[in-house]
Amino acid sequence: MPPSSPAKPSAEKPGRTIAIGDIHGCATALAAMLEMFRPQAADTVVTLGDVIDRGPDSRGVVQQLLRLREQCRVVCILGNHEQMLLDAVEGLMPVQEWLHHGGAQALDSYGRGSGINSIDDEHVAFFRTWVDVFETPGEFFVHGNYWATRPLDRQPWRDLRWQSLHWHTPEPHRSGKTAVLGHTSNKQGRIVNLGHLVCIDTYCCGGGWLTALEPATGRVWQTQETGEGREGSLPAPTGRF
Ligand SMILES: [Mn+2]
Repeated sequence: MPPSSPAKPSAEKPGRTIAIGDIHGCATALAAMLEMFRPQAADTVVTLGDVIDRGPDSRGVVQQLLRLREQCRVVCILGNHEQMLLDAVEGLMPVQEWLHHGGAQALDSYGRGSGINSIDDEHVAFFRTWVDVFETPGEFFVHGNYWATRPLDRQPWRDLRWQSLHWHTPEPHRSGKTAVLGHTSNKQGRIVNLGHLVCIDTYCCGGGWLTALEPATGRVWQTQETGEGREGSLPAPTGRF
């Protein structure tokens, strides 16, 4: 065994893991958010899916995420809205159906000139790299829901992406990790913390807040599409969704 090399000076702080809830085309809120928590090279930013559709500038959101990858680690969870876009692009779903579910606003942000082909190829290729689940030692991150009794690598993608917490509020996951998710928007703009599950879709595209959460510390940053911002911490757990 070679002698261990001298420890490097520990100038670098360990990175943070910060999750961002459903952005839905709110490019101004996202830009304000990144200004607030200022991602550093060692950080991991996890977007929980549904970065596109409904809001004013889906294209601008995706451009920001592509640029963010040059500053820090970016993990993108695939939401049901990116799934619809991909299905529409691939001819697996009628384009009209996606347009009807908020895709019309997204397509507007791409100029619409040549219909669904107006979407930058680079963006479509980017969406294809997005994942179902991301795990840290204490948490796991999914878009919408999960099965408590199934391992995280054997979750049904349909429920991960589509199932509302109003239809089914899962028990704690068998891994013991805290679930951090979006998808089920809270129209009052509130974070829902059940202890074993935290939902941070606080309805930015409907006049609520975009929420970012650092689960390890409970730090919360929130911004609005007006550019407004505030900081706080994760509310104490409540018993019901
Ligand atoms: Mn969703």
